Amino acid sequence: MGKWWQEEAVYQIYPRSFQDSNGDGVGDIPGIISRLDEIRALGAGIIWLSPVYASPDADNGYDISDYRAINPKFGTMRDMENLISEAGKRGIKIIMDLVINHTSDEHEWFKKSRAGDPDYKDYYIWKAPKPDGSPPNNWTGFFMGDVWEFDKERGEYYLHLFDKKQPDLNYRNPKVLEEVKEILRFWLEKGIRGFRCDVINLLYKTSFKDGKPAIITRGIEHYKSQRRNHEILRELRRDVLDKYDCFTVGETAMVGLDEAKLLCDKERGELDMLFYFDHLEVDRRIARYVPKRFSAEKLLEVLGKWQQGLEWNAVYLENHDQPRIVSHYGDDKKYWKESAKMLATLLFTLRGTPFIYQGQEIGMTNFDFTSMEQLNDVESRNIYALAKKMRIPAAFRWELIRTASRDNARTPVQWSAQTGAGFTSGTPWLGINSNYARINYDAQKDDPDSVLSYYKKMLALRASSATLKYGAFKPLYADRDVMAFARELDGESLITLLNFSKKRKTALFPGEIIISNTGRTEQNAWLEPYEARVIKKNL
Ligand code: TEU
Repeated sequence: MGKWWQEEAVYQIYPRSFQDSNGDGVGDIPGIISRLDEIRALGAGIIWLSPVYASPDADNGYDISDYRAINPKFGTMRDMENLISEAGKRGIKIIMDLVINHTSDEHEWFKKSRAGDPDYKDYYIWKAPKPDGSPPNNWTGFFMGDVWEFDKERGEYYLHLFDKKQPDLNYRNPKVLEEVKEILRFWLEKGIRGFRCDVINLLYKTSFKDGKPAIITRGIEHYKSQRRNHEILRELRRDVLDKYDCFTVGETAMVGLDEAKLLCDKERGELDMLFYFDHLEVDRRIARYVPKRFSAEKLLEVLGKWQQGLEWNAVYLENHDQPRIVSHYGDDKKYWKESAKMLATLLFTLRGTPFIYQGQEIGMTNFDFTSMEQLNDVESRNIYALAKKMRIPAAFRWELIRTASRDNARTPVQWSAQTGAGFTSGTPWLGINSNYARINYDAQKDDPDSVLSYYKKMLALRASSATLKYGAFKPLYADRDVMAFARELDGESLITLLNFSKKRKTALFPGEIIISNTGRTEQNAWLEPYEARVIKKNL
């Protein structure tokens, strides 16, 4: 038996798109409470709640204006406390998003800092312009634009690695870290059992020299996983987290394996696990924006590297920043159901804590928007504007957005075939995919052959199998379309065999089929399109 956060699976909720309870078109906390039974029925024991803190929503809550208040769109502090206790009654623990690299520019700290208040002036990263008035260095940001914004009131530039409404905190100022510790205590005392730590490897900026040439995030070598950043994480652990039964999962931007090994080293005590991105970018260049051909062989190589390189992984295929996996590594048309189940087989047979993103369990697909006006995401809007400036043709620009936009994952959850998809009785804040009449929770909940039922079966299988939870990972075979790997423990081997293509493929690993997405129980020598099998063998 491992720790509770190794035994359980996590369900990520992006609150504004999960369930609306009051008809204003925005999901809310009472809505989440009304769906706890569905999450329990799925088999997830932990919820990761994307930000619900007070926020002007320039980046949908990742720009926090008060860490101790709830965004009124989502409800009240009483609703939040109610959620923690209602979840607890059902054996579900809650972790929150911890966004401490930056705050909103509407946070009190920033307002005071900008005004030069002596207690707050060094809470953020302020620099004088160069003699010619230009920004302090040549860095570029994560949202495809400037990282320095000139503030007239203060007469200086402030740093923002993300949107200009997300100024970076200054971790050279010890008071900032003390504030963060208090915030952690505040939520842990309320019964929160851990944190997903937003861009947690970017906190400390060691130098402000110009960055090396790079297409995006020029300058990152001066602030990614710096020595002091490691120390900060250890300090948070020692002074706060160690006093509670909780865990952390870091979201670590552009992280490499060596860096990750340090961040997750048990003795060092920085993070319990982390999210990396390599496995979602095997068919992409420059983060996820330029396509290249998919290869199962490449995917297995990447997965193998991380599965074997770290003692424990955070395993995921979707989140609120990524396109839907069935539209990405699967087929959201003819083989929608098969491929959604095949990807579930992959997710739950890897070693680590599995994370399911809302809607993934019913095979939700990328959006079906047809124009920029339908999008909300700040990153997508910036990229579109940049591409326009670079004179990239309109059709190509749109293609970029369509395949990679974060809004693909942010359309409301499709609960039923009713108007508003059972998400809202009002006008949804972001368009609902028109396939909701076909793809929805109600249509799947009692159908034993549905994607949802398959997720439940896979979660139950993982829960009952020590080999799937703790067995060693061993790559077995891969080509462009097919992969096979084994999980081995105490003389038992469970082999996952997956077809990532629309073609029939020859492949055979002898043994007993314990689950398959075709319902096949007898072995044969080929795989149907997107077929998945888990095969049991004694070693
Ligand atoms: O994302 C961090 C991050 O690295 C993103 O810029 C990511 O690279 C991008 O979304 C992929 O295009 C986190 C949150 O998950 C994201 O929603 C926030 O916008 C961001 O931090 C800023 O807080």
